[in-house]
Amino acid sequence: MTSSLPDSAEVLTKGHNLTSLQTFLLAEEQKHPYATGNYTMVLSALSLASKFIAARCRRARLEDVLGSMAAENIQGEDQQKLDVIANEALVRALGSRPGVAIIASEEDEDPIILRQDTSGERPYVVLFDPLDGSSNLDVCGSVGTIFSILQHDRRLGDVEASALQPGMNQVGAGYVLYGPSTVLVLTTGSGVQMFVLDPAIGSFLLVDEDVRIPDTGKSYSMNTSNLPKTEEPYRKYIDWANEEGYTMRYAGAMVADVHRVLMKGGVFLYPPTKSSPKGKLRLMYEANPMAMLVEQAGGKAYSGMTRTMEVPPTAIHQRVPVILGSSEEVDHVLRFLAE
Ligand code: P6P
Repeated sequence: MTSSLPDSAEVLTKGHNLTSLQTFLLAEEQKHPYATGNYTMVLSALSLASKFIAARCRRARLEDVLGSMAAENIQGEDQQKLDVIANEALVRALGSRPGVAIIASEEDEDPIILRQDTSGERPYVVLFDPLDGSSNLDVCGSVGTIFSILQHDRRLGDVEASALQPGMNQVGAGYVLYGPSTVLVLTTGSGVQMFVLDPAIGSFLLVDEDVRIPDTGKSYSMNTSNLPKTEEPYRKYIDWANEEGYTMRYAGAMVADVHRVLMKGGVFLYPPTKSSPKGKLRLMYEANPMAMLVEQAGGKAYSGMTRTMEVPPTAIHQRVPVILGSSEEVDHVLRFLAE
């Protein structure tokens, strides 16, 4: 018997209203009588920038913007041409929105103050990794944008303090995965929503209004070439998982690896290594936003034995170990760390 695939009209309307990101954001805003509209404008800017980035990624080889800038970014990493293009798109999109006081990017040494006088408003701090895993572009691999949103807190005094709030203070977080399709996964603190960009109309369409991560998943996502260079408990966990018949999946781009874990269950790990003794991934614009998403979807996120969103920030580009995913799978790893 051949199963007939539903036509696109049926897929879009089957049991679902046709809801765009903009419709979703306006409906969310209406739930908050004192909303200024600034939050909606921040997410709208992130959506616009991500559509621009998606288009440039798809044409990267045609426009000869693959590869390196032959320069290093402030992390001492080989800066890709599209890193710069993506960063500029986000800075320009966010800079034009009145509700954004400060932005902090992986690509910039210090936070950028967009507006000093934000009295009377409820301005935001937006932190982001503009194009995470960008070296994958050269081989047509998936890459992504990761963002974290904090309420600007003038009581904290200087810019750095307002940008260095713990993950628990996030009022929003998300990522955009530039893969076979462009997927936006977002939390504003009430569960996790997933949207897919329909390039024919240039809109992100809602495809799942309550993303839940499976409680278990016999799969781990780790660069196992690091095993000889990491701590014993991680080696013991991987040995145990292999004996239990777990599979290993690793894309080398955090957004792609975390998205798989969110959809299928399992655990993503980036432990401390000899070359990155505090871990490789950044707390403020990689670990914290992913931790908020995973927890909002029913999973767990730890940095060593500390819940990631409770790690006290000390620097914008601070690095932490990451263990995140299905609650039971994270517990398996923590049991080895606790031994
Ligand atoms: P490794 C990409 O460079 C990145 O920052 C993350 O997206 C990814 O999870 C990690 O580094 C991959 O690091 O050492 O496995 O290449």
